[in-house]
Amino acid sequence: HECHHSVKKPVDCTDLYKSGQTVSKTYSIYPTGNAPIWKGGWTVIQRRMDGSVNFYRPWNQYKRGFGNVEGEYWLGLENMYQLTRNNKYMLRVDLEDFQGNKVFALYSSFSVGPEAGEYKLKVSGFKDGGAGDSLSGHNGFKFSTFDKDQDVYQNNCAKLYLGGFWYSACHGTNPNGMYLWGEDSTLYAIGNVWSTWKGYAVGMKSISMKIKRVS
Ligand SMILES: [Ca+2]
Repeated sequence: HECHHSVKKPVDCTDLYKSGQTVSKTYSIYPTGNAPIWKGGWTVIQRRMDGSVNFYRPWNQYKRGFGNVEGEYWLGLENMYQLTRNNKYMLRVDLEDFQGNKVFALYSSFSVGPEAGEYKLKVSGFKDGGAGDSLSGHNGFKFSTFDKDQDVYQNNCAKLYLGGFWYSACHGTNPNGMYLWGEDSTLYAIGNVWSTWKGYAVGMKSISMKIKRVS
């Protein structure tokens, strides 16, 4: 065990702010008490920005998290559960297309359930920032990966749409789908799309999901 000091590790960026760290830069936070993650401002739980990381991964990787904390990454379902189990969080999804247009969607409540319940998504309280609401339809669904089909479709949504997500039958958005580098109508719905903004053929240049504690 590493118990060399008694400094309380920040659980998220609200803790950092309360501790007097108000300069906007990257700090270490410890949602599960040990594994550090990095960010500034909100707590980023998912980010695509340049296609550098493969998001077509099995259950244990989505559980644990993967990618680069300064670039493309997935925080991990267990981390999301540990972060949101005891405090209320809101969610902001930021989107940018390859023409430089930027929109967002805001949700006043966001949490992820425990592994025993297959990391079920709870999201509500949509407010439009130009993106429309492509996520509320995923509320209440379990997480699925290509090796763990827990969606409500007869086939495997993660295999069909090449990502890992809280698929239903199957999705209104696919943030962890393929990085398409723009539009490709022959590759229907497999991209990192947000259907209420650009439909199912246009992959985002960047998409990120950020959470913030509600006081
Ligand atoms: Ca299925």
